[in-house]
Amino acid sequence: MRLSVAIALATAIQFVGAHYTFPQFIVNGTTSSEWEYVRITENHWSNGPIQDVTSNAFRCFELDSTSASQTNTATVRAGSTVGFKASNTMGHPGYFSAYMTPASPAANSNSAGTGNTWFKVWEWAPGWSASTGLIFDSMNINEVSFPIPASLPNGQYLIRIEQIALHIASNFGDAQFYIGCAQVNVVGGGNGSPFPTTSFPGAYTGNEPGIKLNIYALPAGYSGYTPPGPPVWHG
Ligand SMILES: *[C@@H]1O[C@H](CO)[C@@H](O)[C@H](O)[C@H]1NC(C)=O
Ligand SMILES: [Cu+2]
Repeated sequence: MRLSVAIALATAIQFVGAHYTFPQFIVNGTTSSEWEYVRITENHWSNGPIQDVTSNAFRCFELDSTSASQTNTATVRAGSTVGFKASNTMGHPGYFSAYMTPASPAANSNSAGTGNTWFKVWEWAPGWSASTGLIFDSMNINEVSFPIPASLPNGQYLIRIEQIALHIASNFGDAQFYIGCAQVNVVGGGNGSPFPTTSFPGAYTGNEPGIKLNIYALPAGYSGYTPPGPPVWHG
């Protein structure tokens, strides 16, 4: 009895240590408090991934229907650098991206981002060479950062960070997604037209070569990582 409890506890600790959330938004060079500007996620305690890309939870993974209204909205300047700090070191090899959507009627509303309105603003794909295979430079880091496109029109937006962890991803549904959404009000922007847009859920099927992939035994003729979703809009 004692032994099995000890094993269960050790397993639980390992589980929490291995996974992560993105509770802290970084704006103007300052790392905010946990869940100050990022909607608290369903996995805020377990840190576990979401794996069903067709689930409504795949949009922002909120804890419940009050998560949006209980989260503050950060004012950010277009062209400035923002980021997300993870709850612990991100030990999984994978692909990072960030998407944004205009948020109507406001960033703290549940209906924000429910349409075909999301565009990709940044990505960090693994490198590749024929001799080494995939190269995961983004492994074992604690935070990621990227610019808000300078010509983005002013207004309320969500910023969705995502890592697709690919350590066990050979079969459909096995890739692990770590996601979170920050609520922002963009100022100092321009009159760009973000494109192409997509939706969450909807952006992925789960069968993409960048999602269903055995990174330890790459397909014959492999020539580099193919990111899922639309190309980056740089504004
Ligand atoms: C970031 O800086 C801008 C000025 O460039 C300011 O308007 C905004 O309130 C700041 N945001 C936060 C969250 O401190
Ligand atoms: Cu994991």
